Amino acid sequence: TTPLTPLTKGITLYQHILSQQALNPDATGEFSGLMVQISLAAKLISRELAQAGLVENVLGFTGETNVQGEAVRHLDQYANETFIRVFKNTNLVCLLVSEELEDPLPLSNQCPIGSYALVIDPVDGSSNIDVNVSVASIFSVQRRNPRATDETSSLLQKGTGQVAAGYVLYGPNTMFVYTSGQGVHGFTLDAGLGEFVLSHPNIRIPERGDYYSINDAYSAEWQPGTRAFIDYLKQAKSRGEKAYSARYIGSLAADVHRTLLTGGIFLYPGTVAKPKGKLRLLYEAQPLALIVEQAGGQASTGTERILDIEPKTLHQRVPLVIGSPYEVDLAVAFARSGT
Ligand code: AHM
Ligand code: MG
Repeated sequence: TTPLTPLTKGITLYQHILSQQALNPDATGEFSGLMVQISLAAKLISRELAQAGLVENVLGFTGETNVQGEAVRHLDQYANETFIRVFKNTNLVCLLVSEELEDPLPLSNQCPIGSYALVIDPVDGSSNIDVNVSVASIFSVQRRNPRATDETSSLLQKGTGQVAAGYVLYGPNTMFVYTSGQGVHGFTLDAGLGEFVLSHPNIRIPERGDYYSINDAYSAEWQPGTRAFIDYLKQAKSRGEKAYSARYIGSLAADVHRTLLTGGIFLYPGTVAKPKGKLRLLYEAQPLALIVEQAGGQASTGTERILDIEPKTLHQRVPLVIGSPYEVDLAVAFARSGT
């Protein structure tokens, strides 16, 4: 019989994490506990989503507005509270940064130097909830910077410093995709078992893909480099290359997940009026950039590697160009030349 390895399909997320922990003699088990609690939040949110439309107060708005100035949906609130609840009194996470919270939220009484911070977008793509289209939770785990002088600046770190990152995609299946710097692994929720089971070990993004993904409704506001790049992709067939097809779900993690598995590119560029675009650096661009780079892809603003950006504020926005090396290189070349 073949001995079990950490990458054996069919093992549970917990078993996978424990086997990774066993490879590290310095591991205290805290990180493993943290990942298990994230997966618990994911299962709770997945279960809540499965009830949408059947019970009150899952779909629709709460009537409140979040720090982004956006109307809060019931599920945004439920997911945010769920992450807080699963970490309360565990001392696994010192501070929580969330799209739904203006300031970092302390989750432990003690926050020793180097303790963990969790950075989340509890429900990404929430405009898709009410129409039963995929949404996701995105997360990033970092160690608080011991040299920082206050709470907020201890969380403003380059994406290269992330300890782990991932997302939970609530689609036809619920999937947990994560990296802790040793490749990217995808787990599918076995609802009967209540466990995430390794279904996609060692995901590698194709070198080049067949799809591009961008919100075309903003094309009149694109910068010249973006327009020239998309036009170039549209003309692939006339150059004798395979034609591209377009896909845009409007849930970032779902669009990036497709791009990860099938290759190609996702762009949320800056526009002339909004040069920084819409997506947030800390809990959208950084974690997805780490995932895609770990899978062999690239993530850029168009001119700069996402993981090299020094954040200035918790909720800052950033243009995002992410996907297969071939298409991202091309997009960057067009962005740089500005034509
Ligand atoms: P959200 O976090 O409020 O849901 O907003 C982020 C979402 C992303 O998931 C998605 O890529 C983007 O907004 C879509 O925006 P647009 O409708 O402008 O294309
Ligand atoms: Mg979001």
